[in-house]
Amino acid sequence: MPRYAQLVVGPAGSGKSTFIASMLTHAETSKRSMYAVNLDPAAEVFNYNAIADIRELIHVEDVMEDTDLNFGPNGALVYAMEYLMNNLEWLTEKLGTQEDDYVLFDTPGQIELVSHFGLMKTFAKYLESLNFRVCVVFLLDSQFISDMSKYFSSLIISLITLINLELPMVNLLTKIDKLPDDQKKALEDILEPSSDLLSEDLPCFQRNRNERFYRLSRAFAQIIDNYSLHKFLPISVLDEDLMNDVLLSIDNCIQWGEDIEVSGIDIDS
Ligand SMILES: Nc1nc2c(ncn2[C@@H]2O[C@H](COP(=O)(O)OP(=O)(O)O)[C@@H](O)[C@H]2O)c(=O)[nH]1
Ligand SMILES: [Mg+2]
Repeated sequence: MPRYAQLVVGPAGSGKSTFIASMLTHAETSKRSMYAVNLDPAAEVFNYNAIADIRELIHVEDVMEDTDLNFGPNGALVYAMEYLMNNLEWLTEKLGTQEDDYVLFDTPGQIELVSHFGLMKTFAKYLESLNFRVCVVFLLDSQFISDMSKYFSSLIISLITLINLELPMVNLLTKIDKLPDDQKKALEDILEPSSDLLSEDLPCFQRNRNERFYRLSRAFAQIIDNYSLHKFLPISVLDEDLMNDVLLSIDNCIQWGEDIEVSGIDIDS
């Protein structure tokens, strides 16, 4: 039997740790067992119990205080993550060998870890080697949709994440309880962004500016259109129904429950 993992990624403040805490509570109410692991070495507080916490292994502040290393916050973070990658047996032991486990992994918000250093890719491969089926859960704060250029940049970041990790991915637009009513009404279009939506207001889609930039922006928008990669699901941790819908989509992505159902079927009948 496989194990199941949600690798929860997204910019700092997008709601990753809160989502994990809420998912654990939701699982408990639905009588499902799920566990969480914190992989953010710079985390200050989070509202869930973690079966493993990278800060037990290494803390960015200690790295930063190390005068031999002389790192700033970002360098220290990359160092801490590399340290984890070189000491994965620590995590393997914490994860145990229980089949059918379902684990949520909280991660740091720096996109470089996915896009540039490939650390997340290495980590995902490691999970797969432990027989985990991994779904990447990409979180984006819904405040970004009030500014189309921020939204467009975020779509590109989500695309980079998808291309780099090469794993099934579910995109979530978080904190929608905070959206003003007019934006809530326009949400349908936003959740499935098209090049038409993007070209409505964005300066980079105005031809009279710079032809080369215009063509570049169009090319990106075309990718978003052609591959329908960027469907977002709305989420608010205050909304049980939305939490449930999102969990269903993620479960579907990693085929959670299928093995259980199949083994329960009586072939003769
Ligand atoms: N209103 C509201 N606030 C949220 C929601 N999810 C997260 N937040 C808030 O957003 C802030 C950042 O969340 P956090 O989980 O720390 O983000 P992280 O940096 O991605 O782990 C916190 O103040 C959370 O309370 C939500 O669904 N609704
Ligand atoms: Mg966090």
